[in-house]
Amino acid sequence: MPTNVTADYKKAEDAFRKARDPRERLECLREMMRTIPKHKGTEHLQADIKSRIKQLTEELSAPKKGGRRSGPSHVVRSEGAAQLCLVGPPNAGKSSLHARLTGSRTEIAPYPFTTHLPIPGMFPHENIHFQLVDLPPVSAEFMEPWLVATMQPADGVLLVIDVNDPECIEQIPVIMARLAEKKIFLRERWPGLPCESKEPPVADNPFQLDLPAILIANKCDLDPDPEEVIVLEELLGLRFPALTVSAETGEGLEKLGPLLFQALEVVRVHTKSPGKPADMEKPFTVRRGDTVMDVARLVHREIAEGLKFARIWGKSVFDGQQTGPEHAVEDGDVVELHL
Ligand SMILES: Nc1nc2c(ncn2[C@@H]2O[C@H](COP(=O)(O)OP(=O)(O)OP(=O)(O)O)[C@@H](O)[C@H]2O)c(=O)[nH]1
Ligand SMILES: [Mg+2]
Repeated sequence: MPTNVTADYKKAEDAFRKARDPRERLECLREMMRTIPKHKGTEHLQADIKSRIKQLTEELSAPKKGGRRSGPSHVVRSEGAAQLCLVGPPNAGKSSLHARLTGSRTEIAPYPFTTHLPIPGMFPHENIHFQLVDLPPVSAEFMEPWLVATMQPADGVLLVIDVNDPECIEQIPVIMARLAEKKIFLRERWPGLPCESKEPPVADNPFQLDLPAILIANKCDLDPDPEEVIVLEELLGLRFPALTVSAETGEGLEKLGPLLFQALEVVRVHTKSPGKPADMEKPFTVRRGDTVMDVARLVHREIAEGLKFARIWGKSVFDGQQTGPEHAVEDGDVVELHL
């Protein structure tokens, strides 16, 4: 980022980085365009912002009558505790995993390039859901051009391979390189997992997308050697957290929910109105370090704007403790928001 930008621009850029909803991202981009100092040093960035605005506007616009775009939108609105994209070579079993974990009816077939569109589905874990997005394959020969836009709202990637296919040694670097060409980088480091990675620090470019990835070694029913994926990572010099699973038998899949929950540092919060019991069914989800104010924003924008204080019941507070909006919430907290 150029050093001589204004505080307003920085604020817009920060908001853009945090925004997950495509419409919200578009708003942030417009704000970035409005606030960016218009001089030679920012020309490239201005051009980047413009092209992103164009791209997102097209993705979000309803098909025009007789217009160019008549197909479905390729951007999936993020829902649940986090959005994870299923990325991998053809035939690895992405759709089989998706169908098994989310109950979706995404198409599965023994030949490559079966999936053509992003298919969302909700994967339940305890009292929350992770959103999994099934995607077409990425290969040396082909990657759908819209995949880049589809991956923007994601919180992470499940990199699915057929662990028995010797070609996966070449396929993984090809996929990573193809995405890197489009400024999408698969990262080994997750907020909540220990990591020995020597990855370079994240670059200061608002349009670079750094997505933490878990390597999913699928089809272990065909060759149940748990060491296989470790050897593969050694060979490739990679240290993604890895799971060995079978979409066919379900083996190993029970570990995915807990792993994602820990890796993403999900924090579940129940809200209640004064004098009423808490809604213990569906928690709001935020991340470790997020505050009472972040919870209020999820409940309603007006509640966030008027928020004065909260009362909290939970592990790290005494019952009904009064806190300010900046208090960090903990998993399982019950929060009463006061205006
Ligand atoms: N034995 C075994 N077969 C599997 C497993 N997972 C998927 N398959 C089979 O592998 C083939 C491809 O599965 P898909 O789920 O369509 O693979 P995909 O990665 O979505 O493929 P594309 O959409 O073409 O990229 C199908 O014949 C599946 O039945 C598994 O864990 N074990
Ligand atoms: Mg598929």
